[in-house]
Amino acid sequence: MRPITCPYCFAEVPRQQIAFRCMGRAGRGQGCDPVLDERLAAYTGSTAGASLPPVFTAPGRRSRAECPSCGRVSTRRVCPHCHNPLPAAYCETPGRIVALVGAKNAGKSTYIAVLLHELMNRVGTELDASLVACDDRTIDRYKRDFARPLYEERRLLPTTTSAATAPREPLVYLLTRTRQARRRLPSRLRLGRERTESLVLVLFDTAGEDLRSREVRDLHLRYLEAADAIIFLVDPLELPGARAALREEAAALLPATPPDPDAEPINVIARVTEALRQRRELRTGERLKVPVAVALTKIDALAPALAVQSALHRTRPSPGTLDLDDREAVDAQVRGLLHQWQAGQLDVYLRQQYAEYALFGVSALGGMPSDGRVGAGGVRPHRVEDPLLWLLHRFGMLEGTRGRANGNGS
Ligand SMILES: Nc1nc2c(ncn2[C@@H]2O[C@H](COP(=O)(O)OP(=O)(O)OP(=O)(O)O)[C@@H](O)[C@H]2O)c(=O)[nH]1
Ligand SMILES: [Mg+2]
Ligand SMILES: [Zn+2]
Ligand SMILES: [Zn+2]
Repeated sequence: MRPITCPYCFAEVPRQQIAFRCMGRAGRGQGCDPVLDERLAAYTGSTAGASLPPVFTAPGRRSRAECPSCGRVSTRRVCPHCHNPLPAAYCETPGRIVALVGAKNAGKSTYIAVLLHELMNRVGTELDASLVACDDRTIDRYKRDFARPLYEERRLLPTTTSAATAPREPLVYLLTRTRQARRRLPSRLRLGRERTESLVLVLFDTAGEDLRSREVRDLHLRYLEAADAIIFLVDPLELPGARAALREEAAALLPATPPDPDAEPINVIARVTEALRQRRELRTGERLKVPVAVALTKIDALAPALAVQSALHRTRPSPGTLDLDDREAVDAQVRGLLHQWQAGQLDVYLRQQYAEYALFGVSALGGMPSDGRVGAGGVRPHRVEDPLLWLLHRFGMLEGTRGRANGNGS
């Protein structure tokens, strides 16, 4: 079996080297007392929350092992390098790390906040999928840095601080989906045919400027390199020809001076791509195999004129599946927009560099914010889950259907 890639430090861990953490003492029973876990503290950059029952190694590649100090059987597997948890479902189906990148101000933090919220609520229900944080820090950070400001206080998220000044850790979630057996079968034949599959969603909320420096930081690179799929977020407001297509409110917010070429979406994508190519030692002409979803964010900022007969603006037609007709229509429409906005280069570049890429248009907020706050209607996401649905389909976790798109553009 393949080694596992740790979703926290991205080290490759051969299965026989997966470590365990003692379950600790429960009531009056046996179990080890907590001690300071120095590796975990080094990883998080803080001793808070790092007092835990000890980590031990065990021979073999089993899912449980007996703690050598107290004799209690443990099922809590951890990475031998950084001591973060490796969830059981991840150990069984590893290798599905989804990474997210984008230039400064592309809308990454907002997208992360809204995507996770949708997966925990509406989209999770629709897909019969559960989203569970893999560690307590992820739960705390999501609440504090994303959910509370955006959903409770309805404030826009602050600019993400650079990893040079504040340590960054990914948010790590396990998305688990039970796939029903084919609907065509009579129900008595469907019994016992359910399949449960998981995907680890590792979301690094990078600060835009960290991707601008030539030496993309080491952890970020390892993250991208370990990824089994990449979502690139592109702010259409940064595309040269998009101004004419914007709502007045959105155009008014644009700076008068032309944007910094270093922060242009194609340059950010090119830097990441070059770094990946170097790491993988690809020859000229050879394309990267990792599937890439490229999503234009802030689609709500586009003028209403564009919404007429637009695949982008209708709601997703087939719940619980990936509608392939709709997928093709959106892809074609975004490609058309890129060319129309003199950003056709981006499309050409992606085609040259990646064996497989798909184009999307999303809006996390669903409307223009003003004065640092979410618009009056609250957060009304539009199609934020699309890139993920496509990836789930690619990974064999979501069925594709055809012929259900309404096509009336409403
Ligand atoms: N109209 C509209 N504006 C959005 C949307 N999402 C984000 N924005 C705007 O874009 C700004 C930047 O969004 P962030 O999510 O903070 O972007 P980021 O990529 O995390 O930025 P850095 O952390 O600075 O790199 C927000 O303050 C909003 O003004 C959206 O869905 N619609
Ligand atoms: Mg941010
Ligand atoms: Zn690790
Ligand atoms: Zn023990």
